Amino acid sequence: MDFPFEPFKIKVVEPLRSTTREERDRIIKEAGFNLFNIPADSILVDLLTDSGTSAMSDNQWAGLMVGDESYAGSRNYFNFEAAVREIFGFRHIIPTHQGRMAENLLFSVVLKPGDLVPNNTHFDTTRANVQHNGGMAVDLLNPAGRDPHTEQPFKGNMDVQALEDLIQKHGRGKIPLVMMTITNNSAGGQPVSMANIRETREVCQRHGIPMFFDACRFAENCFFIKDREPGYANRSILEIAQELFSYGDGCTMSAKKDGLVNIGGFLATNNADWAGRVTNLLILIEGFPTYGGLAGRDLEAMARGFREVLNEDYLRFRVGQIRYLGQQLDRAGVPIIKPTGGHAVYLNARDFLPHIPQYQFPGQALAVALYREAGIRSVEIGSLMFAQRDPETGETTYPDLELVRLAVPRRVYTSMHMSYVAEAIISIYKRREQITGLRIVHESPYLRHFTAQLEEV
Ligand code: P61
Repeated sequence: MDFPFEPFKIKVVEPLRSTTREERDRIIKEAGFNLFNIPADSILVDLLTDSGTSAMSDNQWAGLMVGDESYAGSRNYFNFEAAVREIFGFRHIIPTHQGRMAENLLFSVVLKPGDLVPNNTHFDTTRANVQHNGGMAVDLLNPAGRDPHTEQPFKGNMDVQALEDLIQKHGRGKIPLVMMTITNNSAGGQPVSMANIRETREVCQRHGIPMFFDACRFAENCFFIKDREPGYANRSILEIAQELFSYGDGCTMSAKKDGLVNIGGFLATNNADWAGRVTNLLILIEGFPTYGGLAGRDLEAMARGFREVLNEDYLRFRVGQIRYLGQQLDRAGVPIIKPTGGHAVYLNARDFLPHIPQYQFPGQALAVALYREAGIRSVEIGSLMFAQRDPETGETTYPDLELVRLAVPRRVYTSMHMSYVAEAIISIYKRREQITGLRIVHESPYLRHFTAQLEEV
């Protein structure tokens, strides 16, 4: 087993509080079997998300002290802009408070009702923002990415032929842009290869359609390219990122992932007309263009985070820690998506709990069991998040994959925490037939997994 070496030492610690089994049974019931409703103080290891949960470095904390809180033209904005321009290269850079605001601004400006947005796989906020603006979100994941049992290096790739067919069928006029999510979060945090990005770019260019990246986890994706794709072993992560973004016309970014910050994001584009319209909307709903809903100090932390995240020792540890957790589970026979991705290990809940039908939310049932067992919080990425009911026929379509994501915050937990998590999951796996399904008692129309209330069947 490759042991992930933490390339940092610990200067500040935050205590964790343990709970008893009885307390957790009570807490989960009060939370309506929804882990989003549990107070974080009652969680021991929090793997709900890697978003906004990073530990900042001493250099980033020092950056907060040089925050310039001028309303317009803060010096931190210029540092932020310079860091983003160097790595991403796009002409117009518009800060936002997080990723979904960048999505909201982009789709508000570029979509008209009935438009289609192809993506290797939409993340849920991206899909919701496309739909909210009258568009249809189309996922074109390559077949290997849909199969939880095949091991391939770039399972996040776009199905380029399916993209070509979609454009032929609907015409360029209905597709204002193509999105590429790196790494592909909803498909298991799997990376996209440079070759696939080039091929997708070629199709887009031939039809005159802009290509945008959902760049949340770009550095992890670039590390996989360096590690797995022929021709990149001797290139720096910065050089790989620069090449990758040179194939795009813009990106949305949640800096809460590979920006190594607790809040922040941006929208970037080479299209001056789109940038102008987005900026008008930004001023209306988010803030002035040199702060975009953030404090000056947040922009500084982001600028420094973007430079730090390119460090190869850090990325080797990051990807290695995820692999280390995955290896422990795999060796005990626990079904996981393989190979492990960049930010999370995904349990395959359908194989883990074959006795629970999809309409009884096996993923959520497994996430609940993991909290009860060991105070670990994970997130369901399956029927609760993605099943869709047709309003006319009343029929429900279920997602192909029923997953539980163990997303690891950046630089927060040690490898010993990972071993604790692995042991808890292995213990549940040994008594898996005792776990029962769930049913919904309350749900809301958008992003229902955040607020749904459930009960045990
Ligand atoms: C996550 F349960 N991700 O993975 P924002 N694109 C992509 C993301 O992964 C992403 C965003 C855009 C989260 C946070 C999260 O229902 C949920 O800065 C590929 O969160 O607005 C966020 O970026 C949006 C978790 C979001 C959820 C929504 O954990």
